[in-house]
Amino acid sequence: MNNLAQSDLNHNLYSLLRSRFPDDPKAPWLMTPAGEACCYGDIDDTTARYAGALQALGLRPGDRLLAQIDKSPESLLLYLATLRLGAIFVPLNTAYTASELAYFLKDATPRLFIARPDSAEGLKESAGAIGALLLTLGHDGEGTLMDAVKTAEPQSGIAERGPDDIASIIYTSGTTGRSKGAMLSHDNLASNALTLIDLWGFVENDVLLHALPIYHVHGLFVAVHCAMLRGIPMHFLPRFDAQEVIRHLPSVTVMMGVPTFYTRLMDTPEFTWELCDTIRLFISGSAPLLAQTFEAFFAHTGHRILERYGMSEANMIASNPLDGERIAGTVGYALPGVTLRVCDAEHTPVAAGQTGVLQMRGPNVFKGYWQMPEKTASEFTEDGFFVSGDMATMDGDGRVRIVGREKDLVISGGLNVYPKEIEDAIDVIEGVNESAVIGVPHADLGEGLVAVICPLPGAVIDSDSVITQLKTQLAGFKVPRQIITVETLPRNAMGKVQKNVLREHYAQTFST
Ligand code: MCA
Ligand code: AMP
Repeated sequence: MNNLAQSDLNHNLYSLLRSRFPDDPKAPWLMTPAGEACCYGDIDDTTARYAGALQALGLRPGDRLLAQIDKSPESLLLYLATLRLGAIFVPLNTAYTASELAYFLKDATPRLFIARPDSAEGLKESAGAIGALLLTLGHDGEGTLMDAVKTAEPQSGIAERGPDDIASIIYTSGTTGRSKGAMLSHDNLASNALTLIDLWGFVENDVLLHALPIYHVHGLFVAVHCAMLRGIPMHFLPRFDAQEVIRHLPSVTVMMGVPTFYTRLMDTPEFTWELCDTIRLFISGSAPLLAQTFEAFFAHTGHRILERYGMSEANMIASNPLDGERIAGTVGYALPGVTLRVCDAEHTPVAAGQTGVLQMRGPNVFKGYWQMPEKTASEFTEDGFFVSGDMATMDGDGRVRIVGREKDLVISGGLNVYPKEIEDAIDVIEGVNESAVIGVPHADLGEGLVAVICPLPGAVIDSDSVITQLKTQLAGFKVPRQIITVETLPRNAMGKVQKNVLREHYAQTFST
């Protein structure tokens, strides 16, 4: 029955992770808030049962498994079992609505779709339309997937995978409003994690506080792979909750988060200097960490947050140093093995200190966008650099600052929102002539979404009704927090909406 081949040359990421499990089978892997522990010694047998169930349900190497499920030990085991089987794990933000999901299902054409039990009924039709088998997994491990696992014949092999075979597709929004699936190979993920455990100095007695969602590169790959490659335990919280984080801080040594985590902690009176006594490293990424947050956190805790920079398309790209100087407002240096350059519109590198678009090449860079060969080709230069769309400067010694974005993108609480998608949804609402969605400073989320709407002549826009309508179609984090009605949108000589003018004008929207 064990018909999956295995060899020393197997690039399957699960193989690498397993090779690093601690010798002691009782070594803790995940600790839940309820105080339950899953051990490293149980992962192999458990994922063999999951893999057996998935295989019996028809999942084969190269097939996609689409998962929109809550964070739990079972959902992480599902990820590992999918890797093990050589299939492609496609995680989705749990906030996506049924209409957003219909797109992902059609685009990813998964063999299996794992959903939360309470949303499954409404998703049956979309899953059926593309021939995907729909199973459920709840946050307490309940659902039809686990019924299948209980009776499954274990599949204890590890599917043979080559370095460029795809391990996961991470959907990232696009400037056209259409989400693109970034294909990450087993070697993309393995090489990045191997680099990070050394760069960030992970040691066997570290303990990681894991409060990030596991449907993105940050929580699923960076955090989980670093912990597993060093065989260390993770306090695995279902979501970020400042009180829960504070409860666990004294028993961990490393925490990873988006800037909102750190500002929320500082806003919580129980978050004190002493609470951080055991901490070796606080890491931040996914959105700019304001210099004022960096300084305030240092004053509050004595810790200099280590800021790093990444993208779904390239995992982690640059990082401030563990031992050297961590400078606020910079993302440090290219990771070992990664080449970075800052270029002008002709892809020619600009002089040190000058602003241009950041480009990158290295083992971390993805294999292209799923089913979008033209889009993929247009984002790479002739000499193989991926064009990030982030504006940056690089000092003479290679230190990088992200100074803006060429792409029209807003990052709210670490989640990306492309205004075009929101504008498309607003523009079809009755009475709307046109709209412009912008991100402006927001103390909690970094950037908060504002929709500037221009009504049709004689029409009156009701903000609450716009928000209610948007909520039926879009994930909550994409719904603007403020609606502003104007007579006309500012345009330049070419007729293009001047979003910089709007951003300046409405910069104080959330400042009270
Ligand atoms: C939730 N809401 C948000 C956000 N999250 N609104 C704006 N921005 C957000 N990020 C809305 C909900 O729709 C809801 O609205 C209300 O806030 C409360 O929802 P809740 O789920 O309770 O929110 P929360 O628990 O306070 O979540 C905020 C959060 C979370 C903790 C900042 O969004 C989070 O964990 N963000 C991290 C995302 C992340 O991991 N990003 C990495 C991707 P209503 O009340 O109207 O219903 S980037 C990446 O991976 C790259 C490679 C990298 O570099 O790391
Ligand atoms: P995503 O598409 O979700 O992977 O988000 C990637 C984008 O997040 C990058 O292109 C940057 O614009 C942004 N980003 C990630 N880390 C940082 C950081 N430390 N500073 C500024 N922007 C960041």
